[in-house]
Amino acid sequence: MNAWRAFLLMLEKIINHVNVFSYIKMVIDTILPTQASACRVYYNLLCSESFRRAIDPSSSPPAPFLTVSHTITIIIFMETVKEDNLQEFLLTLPSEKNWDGTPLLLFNETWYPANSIRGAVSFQQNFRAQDSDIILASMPKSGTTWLKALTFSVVSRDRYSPKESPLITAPPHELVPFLEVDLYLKSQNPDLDFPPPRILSCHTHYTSLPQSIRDSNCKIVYVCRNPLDQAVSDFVFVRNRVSGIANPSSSSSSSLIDEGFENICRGVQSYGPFWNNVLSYWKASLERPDKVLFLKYEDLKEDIILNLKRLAEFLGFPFTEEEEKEGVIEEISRLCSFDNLKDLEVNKNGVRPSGMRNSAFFRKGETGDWGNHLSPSMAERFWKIVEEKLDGSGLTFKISQ
Ligand code: PPS
Repeated sequence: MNAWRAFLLMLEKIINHVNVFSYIKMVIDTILPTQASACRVYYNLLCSESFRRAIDPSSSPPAPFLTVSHTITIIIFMETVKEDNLQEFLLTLPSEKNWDGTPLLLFNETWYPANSIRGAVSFQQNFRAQDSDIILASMPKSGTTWLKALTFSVVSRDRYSPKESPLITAPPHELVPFLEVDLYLKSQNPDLDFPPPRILSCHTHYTSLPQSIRDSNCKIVYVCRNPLDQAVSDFVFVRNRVSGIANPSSSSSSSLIDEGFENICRGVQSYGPFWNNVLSYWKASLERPDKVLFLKYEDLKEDIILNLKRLAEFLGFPFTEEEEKEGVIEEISRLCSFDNLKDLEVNKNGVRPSGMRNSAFFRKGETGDWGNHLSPSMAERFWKIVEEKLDGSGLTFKISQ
């Protein structure tokens, strides 16, 4: 009997003890014994919510039975196979095309850009959170760059006045790196030895975050944006990567946007489906308001001062009365404003290590630009889909035009 078959039989035995995994047993019976498929089952098992609940003694409702030794065996197995078989495993994932035709891969119910999925998997497996960490999470194109600038400024204001802020010479994405792309895509073991609090960011859904982020006392700030503006901003960004068009006119872009529109209606977009991404954090923010702060781009636009105060309070860096009187909140809001950041030399002319121009992260910075790119019928159709998906959650969006 080869090692794979032995492992699968052992896994099958474990699964026999655990009712919630009976579906995995069925899958194993069907696909045994190809290596790639085994990896896939095994990854899905490890990353599934049920598995997490199973190994979390504090889970409610009580978890099904799974012994520590079973868990360790599975994890050791994972360590052995992950390097050898990741490539093979990735080839087994369902694939679709992004706006620009580049592949997206479905893993853990999330559409990852194929060129960054290794980083996303590595982040999920290897990152260990510290209690003092601040994780900024978002669906792409929802205000991440803005949130990075705001959070960095709030947390470091005792070190730098707005006039000498590192934001003047470094782009927000350099000061607050992406875990999936900037850090774990380059190395399985990136240098994370920053002075606390470490501010890091990701687009990964809450349900797929490394367990240590959820278990530690670190804070998560999530920013989302109405799905129409988010989709349009993503569309322009992704298309620009290929064409180099600065800001396509509404007429030229509308035909291009048609091509990818069907996909977003099915949830196929970078780190989508949109509704799964936002709902995962929305639910977490309701269940754990001390852990997850849920912000909306439109609210930040409407009242940045109020939201800066909420952010600072949540992170444990509240503004003092004296600071309020001195206008520190206004100064931070001005420093991080779209117009100010966009016009800084570093953001106008600098280039990210990936080759992407910093200016690509500052386009219009408005709400309601979707009206210039989506026809009313497209907008209505997508909006209805999103509304249905969010139905009953209490999460709503303003879609001004
Ligand atoms: S990314 O790639 O995920 O980091 O992109 P993200 O920063 O989430 O989204 C980019 C959009 O946010 C706008 N932006 C801002 N709006 C307001 N204030 C500030 N400071 C700011 N910085 C960036 C940016 O212009 C993108 O939106 P669109 O609609 O495309 O202009």
